[in-house]
Amino acid sequence: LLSCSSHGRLCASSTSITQRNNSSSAKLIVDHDQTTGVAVMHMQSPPVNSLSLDFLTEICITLEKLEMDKGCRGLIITSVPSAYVATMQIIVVVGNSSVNSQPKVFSAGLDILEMYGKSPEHCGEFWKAVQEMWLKLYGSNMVTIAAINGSSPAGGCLMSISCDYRIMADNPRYSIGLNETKLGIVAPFWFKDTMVNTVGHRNTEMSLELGLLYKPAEALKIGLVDQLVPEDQVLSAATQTMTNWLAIPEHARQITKSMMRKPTIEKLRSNREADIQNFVSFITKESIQKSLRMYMEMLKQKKA
Ligand code: CO8
Repeated sequence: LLSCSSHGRLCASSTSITQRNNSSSAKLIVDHDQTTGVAVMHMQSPPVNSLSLDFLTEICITLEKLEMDKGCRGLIITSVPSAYVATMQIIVVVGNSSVNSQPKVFSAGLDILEMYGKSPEHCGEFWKAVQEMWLKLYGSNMVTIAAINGSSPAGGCLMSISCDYRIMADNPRYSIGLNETKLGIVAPFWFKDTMVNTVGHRNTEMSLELGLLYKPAEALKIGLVDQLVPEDQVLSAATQTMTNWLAIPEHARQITKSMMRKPTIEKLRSNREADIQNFVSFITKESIQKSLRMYMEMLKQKKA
């Protein structure tokens, strides 16, 4: 169990070790506090938590395990900032400056390399995993909170808006939104539906057509996130909010959530295969592959 002290130091913590059930895989650290019934899922797939097929599969397995665990009632999803990741493997104290100067990412969305230059079969398998992740998260019985401690474009935004509540770090360097059109690709109907359910039709229309990425203050204004807090308080605010949500009678809350989300979920469930076929034929088009290549080159140039 690792925690970050107020000094920006990463240290091993022994708090409530007997009550916690920590599992970790290569790309996820799950800290399940049995006393509170809350699990925190830390994404740590460097450099930017992009959602590859492997990573999506790990997320799905974890979501399924937590969903089936009656002792787990709430889930917080957050990112281990890239500066921490290298450090965590050796568990040593790090200085303030190296941590605070790093740009951070919640998730860079779907891994573009899974959609570029791949066979139709691979693209189909990848898309099935994207669907699965959304179905599990959007349809979860748990209270789900996104603790967004970095930028969250496209699939990262989808993950966030699939949760019940979003708390974002109030840092203008970060942004969130469904920017697919900027890559020359089109967000599918269930991305769009999830966005409509969050920010309404008009905001979604503009946001999707223009591929807008919102700074935290703008995201709060349109309801894309629910709360902004200083960067070092994202996780503690999420934990506090979780306590309030878990105080609501569980059965009533779960039925209400299902009533709100079921029509959106059913729309994909009853069209999964067609949605996969649509994706595969769209993404393998030469013109779309060219757009993806240009976008990746643009990312590299920006870096240079
Ligand atoms: N997939 C794969 N690799 C990525 C991705 C990604 N989504 N994002 C960044 N990377 C890579 C970069 O190319 C770079 O690689 P390298 O080190 O080899 O040059 C490395 O990660 C680090 O990236 P940056 O240097 O850009 O890192 P920064 O910390 O400066 O910036 C950002 C982080 C803000 C996340 C920035 O990387 C970024 O904007 N990334 C692109 C985000 C994006 O546009 N994602 C969209 C993905 S598509 C999607 O999620 C939905 C698709 C729906 C499909 C519908 C079709 C029908």
